[in-house]
Amino acid sequence: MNVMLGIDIGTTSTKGLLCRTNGQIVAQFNHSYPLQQSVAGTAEENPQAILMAVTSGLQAILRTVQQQQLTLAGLSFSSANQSLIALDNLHRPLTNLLTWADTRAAPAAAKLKKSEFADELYQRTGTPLHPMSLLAKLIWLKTSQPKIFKQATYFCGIKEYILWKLFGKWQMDISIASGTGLFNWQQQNWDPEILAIAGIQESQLPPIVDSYTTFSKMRPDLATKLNWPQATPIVQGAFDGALANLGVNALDSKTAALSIGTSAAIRLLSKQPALDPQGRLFCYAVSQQQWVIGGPVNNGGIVLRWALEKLFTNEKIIWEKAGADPYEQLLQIIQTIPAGANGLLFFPFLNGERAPLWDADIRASFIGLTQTHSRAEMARAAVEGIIFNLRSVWEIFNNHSFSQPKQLVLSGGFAKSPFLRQLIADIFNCPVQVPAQIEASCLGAILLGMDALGLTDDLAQSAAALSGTVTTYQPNPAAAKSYTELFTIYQRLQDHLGHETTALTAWQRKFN
Ligand code: ADP
Ligand code: DXP
Repeated sequence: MNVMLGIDIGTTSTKGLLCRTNGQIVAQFNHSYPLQQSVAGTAEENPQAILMAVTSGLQAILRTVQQQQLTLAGLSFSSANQSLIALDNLHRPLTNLLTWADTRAAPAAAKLKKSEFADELYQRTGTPLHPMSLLAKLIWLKTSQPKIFKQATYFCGIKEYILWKLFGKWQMDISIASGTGLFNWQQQNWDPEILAIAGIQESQLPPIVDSYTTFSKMRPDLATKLNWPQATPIVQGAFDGALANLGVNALDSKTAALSIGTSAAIRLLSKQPALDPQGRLFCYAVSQQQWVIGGPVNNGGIVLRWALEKLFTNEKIIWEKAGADPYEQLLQIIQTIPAGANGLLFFPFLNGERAPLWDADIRASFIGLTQTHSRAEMARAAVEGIIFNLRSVWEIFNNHSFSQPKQLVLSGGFAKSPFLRQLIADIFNCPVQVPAQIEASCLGAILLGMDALGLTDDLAQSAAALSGTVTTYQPNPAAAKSYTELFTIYQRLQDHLGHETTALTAWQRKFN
């Protein structure tokens, strides 16, 4: 029996899914690693820890394949976008991995945003100007760690490093290249003028390949250690966001994928590239004929985690000791609070924000707080704030000429909760579909791999089979009406408050 393996190298863990080509899951793994955030703005990881997570996952999967006498038809990769490692001339790391969440390049991004090239940079690359981009990160590295920058022979992200270490392949897929801010989508190459702004040469970056590129053969020493079948085809794959759309069967521009994990995003697949006149959406190539247009948000489930850890610190310990899921417990409390948290609004920018405001220095706030508001109301406002912010991103899509998506498919940690699924339908005033399988990026990697290897004649049919039974949540008319009213207030306040918190952020930096 043929099985296909998808590996998603994520921000906090690497996940693997081994599936029969009819969608039946045979095995899976989830190996996590620490995100180092000790210094303000830092969000680094150890590339060796990630390599270990991938290889130990592969080892476990291969054991299952052998024990169950299966045939591994292929392996395909997904990974988080916008990460950077500086390497020496032997491709050995000189730095940790700077993840998309690292905001130390904020001043570099702000300077680019104010420059006369700002619009040109977005028009050429489809990447909004933000510290997440490799362009901003490289400028930051050059100024803050000039010795390492000078010493570096190569630069890449996590997927390229892992593929190099496992298979000796030095190449970057077009979707990851698209998110760097260095890739010219019209000319489909590393843009020489932008590389000059970053202070690097094209020879320092991996060559760009299509996401459907296949190859085989692991490095011999590792292949022997893992007992890797050397004939197995490997598919380069894409970044996790684009693959999440495949994995939830959101394959056309009428269906948007909404993923709410640690971060969150709304994304649409499109046959045509499309830029937002105000530069609020990214537009990345997935392959020569496929584009992904999206609004990524820093403050997804991480805000719920904050509410749990900071507002319900003692309860969390008690719930965990009792073996209960602390998120489920907190959500039960939140459900008892009326919609709108008795007039309390939360602007969820705990981690600065990407879409819709693209301001790394914006900060969160409660508005409307009174003497009577409780922790539970604050937690409800926090959850509603996450969703109001995403609704602002949804409005950008809905006011766009290229597409007005008609439905949303939800994935990520938030999709576990029926209460949150309904709340999203009510706040968005739009039907929300939830597939049975919410490990969307792994599934997307499997689907892209199957397509690349000719293991499916009909991608949509395979996507439907693999993502499983879909449950639809319709908006409740009364709740939707009241949330629409509240959302108008939310947006008006956001326009006023907006970037005003940045002066406070500068003050915070002085004391950090
Ligand atoms: P990642 O993006 O790191 O892969 P996940 O998709 O697993 O993360 O999502 C993690 C987030 O999901 C948590 O931060 C939390 O906000 C939310 N979450 C975790 N468990 C639950 C649950 N049982 N119900 C609803 N939300 C949850
Ligand atoms: C969590 C997260 C990343 C993602 C970032 O946001 O994993 O790959 O890429 P985009 O382009 O969605 O911001």
